[in-house]
Amino acid sequence: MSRLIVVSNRVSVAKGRGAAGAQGGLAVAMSAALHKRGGIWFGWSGNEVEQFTGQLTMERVDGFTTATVDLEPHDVEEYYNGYANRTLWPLFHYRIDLAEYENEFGRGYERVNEQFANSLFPLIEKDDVVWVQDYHFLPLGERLRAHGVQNRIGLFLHIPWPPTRLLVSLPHHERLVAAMLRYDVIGFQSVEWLESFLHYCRKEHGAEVDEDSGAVRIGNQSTIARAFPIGIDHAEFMALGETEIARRSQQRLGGSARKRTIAIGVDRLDYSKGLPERIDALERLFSSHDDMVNQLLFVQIAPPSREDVRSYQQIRATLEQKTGQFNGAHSDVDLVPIRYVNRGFGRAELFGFYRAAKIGLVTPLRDGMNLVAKEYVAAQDPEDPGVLILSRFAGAAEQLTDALLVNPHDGGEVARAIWTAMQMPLAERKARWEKLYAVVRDADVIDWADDFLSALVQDPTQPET
Ligand code: GDG
Repeated sequence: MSRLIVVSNRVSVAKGRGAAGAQGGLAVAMSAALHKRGGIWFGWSGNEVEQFTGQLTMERVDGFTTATVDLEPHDVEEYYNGYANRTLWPLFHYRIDLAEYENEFGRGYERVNEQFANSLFPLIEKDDVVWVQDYHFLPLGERLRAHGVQNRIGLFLHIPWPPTRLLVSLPHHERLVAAMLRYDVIGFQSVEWLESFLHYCRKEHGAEVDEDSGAVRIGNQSTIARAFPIGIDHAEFMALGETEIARRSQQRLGGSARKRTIAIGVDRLDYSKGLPERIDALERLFSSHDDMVNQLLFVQIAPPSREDVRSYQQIRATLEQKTGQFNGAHSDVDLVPIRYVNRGFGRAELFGFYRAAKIGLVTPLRDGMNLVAKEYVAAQDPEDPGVLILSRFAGAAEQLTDALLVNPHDGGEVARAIWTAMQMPLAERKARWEKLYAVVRDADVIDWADDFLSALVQDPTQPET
């Protein structure tokens, strides 16, 4: 079997399955794939140095090697905080109003991709397969090709692909996408993002697309573009549910609700997650039903994220103001309707909180997939499952069609969905949950990695095996 080389912005090795640590599914999936095949996980160390040297820090872990490089402060500012998180992230989440087009950001992004390629290419051996993760590295494949790397190289995009009309506002978009065509396989979270990509390639590059194979041809370049919806690590997550920590967290939250129905949201504090809109929907609900303070408790867990970026400082201030105002208007002397918790928890604790909540409120304005929706489903008690309310604009909505699907911009619709969920009879909750759970269980992150890698190693000139 060929070795695997994974490239991602940060390298975060899972400490073993079932550990109640802070790792997400991606760390577990990458560690599992690397453990199985052997190889290298390459990325930024998270450290800054005065002068970039390209010096690699190599460590041997669990059957594979991690290789990390340090970056200069201005690299981090321009490539990471700049182009990745102030240009591509907002644009790809349809927030053209927040996207900043600074020349320095673009130059820093190109420079860091070049530096990464320079450091990485000497490590690549003849039969290695290279798997690049996410929007930080759209041109990395092309840079590796420039070094003569002929190995199979794939890219998986964890975030949405924007509509053509928005993408064309990005300076040099043609060059960026042309560079992507040097990957052998490009994976998207959903058919919708895939279709947006194909539309762009046809319209802006005159590409020919073979819908059956997913082959996209522009001149003599060709790549396979396909949807590979990511999942959670089902076995790892279910094992968390067996822990004492999960049981105690469930009791702690459940016991504190004073017989109110608990609704929960768990999101990085990001403007794409639709948090202020969620409070607006609750406002509608509380204004249109008497005595709601005695019936519903909403718990929003929102660990801070990307705090160096202004739009993230703003969303935090907005949310603090809105929850404060809401609680001021709707609390009683002994009851507060929204608990807004601005910090992270361990994954086993999260499992317990999900299980204590009879409603999972997952209403991003735009999301590549959204794994919280899948974790909420997995954590439910099969005999008394809660109801998932899910935004139509999350990639997960293509798979989780038995959730209550809502438009997160329509506060009235979200409020009605919460009310429906509060009244939903057990039989309907069970019927919906069983279908949702089957999807979460049967398409997990280990299958996702296997599917992507088998598409990547497939030689397109040979029939599929
Ligand atoms: C990107 C795409 C795509 C959250 N709070 C805590 C915590 N979390 C964990 C969740 C979940 C993960 O973080 C969040 O995953 P999401 O999928 O919701 O969102 P992004 O971070 O935006 O991820 C997204 C994903 O990549 C994978 O491809 O689904 O669309 O945007 O696992 O549980 N984990 C811990 N404490 C917390 O307080 N430990």
